[in-house]
Amino acid sequence: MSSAIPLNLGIARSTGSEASGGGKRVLLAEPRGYCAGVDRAVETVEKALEKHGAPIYVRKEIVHNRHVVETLRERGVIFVNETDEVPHGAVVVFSAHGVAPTVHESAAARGLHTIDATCPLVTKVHQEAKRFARDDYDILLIGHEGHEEVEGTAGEAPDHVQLVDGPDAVAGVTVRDESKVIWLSQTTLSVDETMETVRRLREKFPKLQDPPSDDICYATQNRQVAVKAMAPECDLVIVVGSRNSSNSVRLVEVALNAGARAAHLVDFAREVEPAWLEGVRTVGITSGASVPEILVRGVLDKLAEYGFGEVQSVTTANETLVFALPRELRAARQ
Ligand code: 0JX
Ligand code: SF4
Repeated sequence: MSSAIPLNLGIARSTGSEASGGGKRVLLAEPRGYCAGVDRAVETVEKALEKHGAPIYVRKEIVHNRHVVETLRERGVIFVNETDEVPHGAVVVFSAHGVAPTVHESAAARGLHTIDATCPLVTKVHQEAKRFARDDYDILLIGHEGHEEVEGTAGEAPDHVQLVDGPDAVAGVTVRDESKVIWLSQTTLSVDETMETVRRLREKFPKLQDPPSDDICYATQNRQVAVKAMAPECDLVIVVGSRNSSNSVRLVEVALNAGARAAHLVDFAREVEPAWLEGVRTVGITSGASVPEILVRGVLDKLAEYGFGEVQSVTTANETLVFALPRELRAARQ
């Protein structure tokens, strides 16, 4: 787990409505929003559009955010579910969540020009799955059934991987050899829930091995640490993010578990309901790893209209990680 720097409550933003706010305030989690993998994936699509011209195809949502997907669609991206929907020879980008080898194979068979925007930290988990499958381990992949990332990771070694979808799924897990079992995970899970799943797995399989390094990525962890730091002070936490964004949904759960009186997920400021703000003095705001900052600004502006003009940042880590673009687009990066 990455280490967090001490909680720093510094005033990051304030407006003239402070005096009339009646003690109302916003706590703004830092870090929040785009991670290095999302930044790279979105820029990959933008550069691919510039280089190849519209339309280009993207398999699945490039990242799980409605605004990002809608904006790219307007710029000429065609989102498809599978490579067989892409015309022969066209450009297709694989999403940040990664794909199974069978997807690469079917794209190659169709003669597609592929650009892989899989986050390098997801690729790292794929490599772990391949390595432990080669050594004939039973791999217990903790993750959410049906999520694209676990489909991609499991697809690296379908004969060795079984999905464990949370603590309650542990009861149904069986392995071939209890001395050769390892757990891996999806990158965007709740850290606390995953630790509980691992605890139960280890009760059942005492020789269970840990992954060589954390699979839940730095960005997921940092956003959870920040929301935990502010949640006990919050009457309400608003998480900006889409319903299909695992890491964003986890932030709502983490906020509630850490003591927030209420927590809601919104894609856009217009979804914030005035009734949520009744009797509320402190609102916490954060956003998932796939969420552009402009959407958070929209929520802050809306809250300011309701007297929440005072904004204090709650900073628990500083993020500086940047990933290089896929090779063929590197020259295009500013
Ligand atoms: O649903 P997820 O949280 O895995 O994806 P999202 O919201 O697109 O977040 C960024 C991409 C994460 C990949 O690991
Ligand atoms: Fe990569 Fe983590 Fe971002 Fe997923 S959430 S794209 S693993 S940095």
